[in-house]
Amino acid sequence: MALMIEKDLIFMEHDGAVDDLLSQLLLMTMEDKEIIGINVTPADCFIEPATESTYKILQLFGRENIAIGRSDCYGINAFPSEWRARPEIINALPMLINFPQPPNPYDYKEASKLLIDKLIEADRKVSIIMTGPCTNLVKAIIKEPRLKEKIKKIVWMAGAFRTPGNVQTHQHDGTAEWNIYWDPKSSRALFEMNLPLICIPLDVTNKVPVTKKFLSNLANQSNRLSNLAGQFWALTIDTIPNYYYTYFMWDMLATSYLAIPQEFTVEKVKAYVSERPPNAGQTVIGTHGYEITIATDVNNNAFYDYILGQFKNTNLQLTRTV
Ligand code: AGV
Ligand code: CA
Repeated sequence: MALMIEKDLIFMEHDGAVDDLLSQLLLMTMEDKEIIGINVTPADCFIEPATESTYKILQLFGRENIAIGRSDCYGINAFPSEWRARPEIINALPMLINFPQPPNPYDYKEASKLLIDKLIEADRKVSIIMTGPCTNLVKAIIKEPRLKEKIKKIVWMAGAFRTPGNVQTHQHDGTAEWNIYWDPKSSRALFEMNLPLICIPLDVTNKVPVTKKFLSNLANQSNRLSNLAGQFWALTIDTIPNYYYTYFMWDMLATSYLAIPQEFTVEKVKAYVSERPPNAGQTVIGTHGYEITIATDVNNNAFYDYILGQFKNTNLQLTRTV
């Protein structure tokens, strides 16, 4: 019998923003990865439309068998509502609107339970890609400490180590990144858990903006998946409250790390998360911190080429009967 190459097992934790959904699309194009579950947290989204988008993306690939988990967590610091409503538009896009009715999200497993069940039943270690807050993961590990032995690595779009943060609000000095700031307490706990954690922070995502040039190259590819991805990105152009174009490849860069780690420069540091104002959610490098790995640089061209190539070379079924 021919030797079967074992696929990498991946569990995704996302929070329903446009680039989370783009990251799910990208992950689904990776042929050597097997997605064993996807949790959705109502952080940068509202849960009902975001679980619907997540399911529609599975339908697009005929992969409705992948389990979705519903997080019932609420962050200490909520995202602005204007950002959270985007999946409503995504669900109405021509390529997605006519799919069969998705399941009721309240019939999905609660997120920390899905994570525990999927990791415990896995026959080998699992990589976790996290493109939203870490609340479900921390909750799951506290409930079931055996999870630690099943985690190969955690790749997390999170933090701002040697660069300003992206939270601009009252009672805050601007040092925090949103995925950490949503739940600084859980983020702090995760840093302290001594897990193989790799943060893809603003320090490196700042180097990969979503440019008009990139969107133009994507549009020129003309295949269905590239067109759909381009429509997703078009929804980010008016990002409130900055009516100029400031969208980055935050979650896309973190997700790409699963496939092209060789294109990243990483560094081991000791760091901790601040829990209190004025810098709640700041990721601070210091000797009394905990050892984690952070990405500090990426080969930009290799990254943009990688995602263009994945979207270009993945064929979706031409039509789906509804
Ligand atoms: O801080 C980056 C995280 C990423 O996981 N999110 C967006 C990505 O999904 C929060 C965020 C920061 N600025 C934003 C964000 C903006 N202008 N619009 C929506 N979300
Ligand atoms: Ca996100």
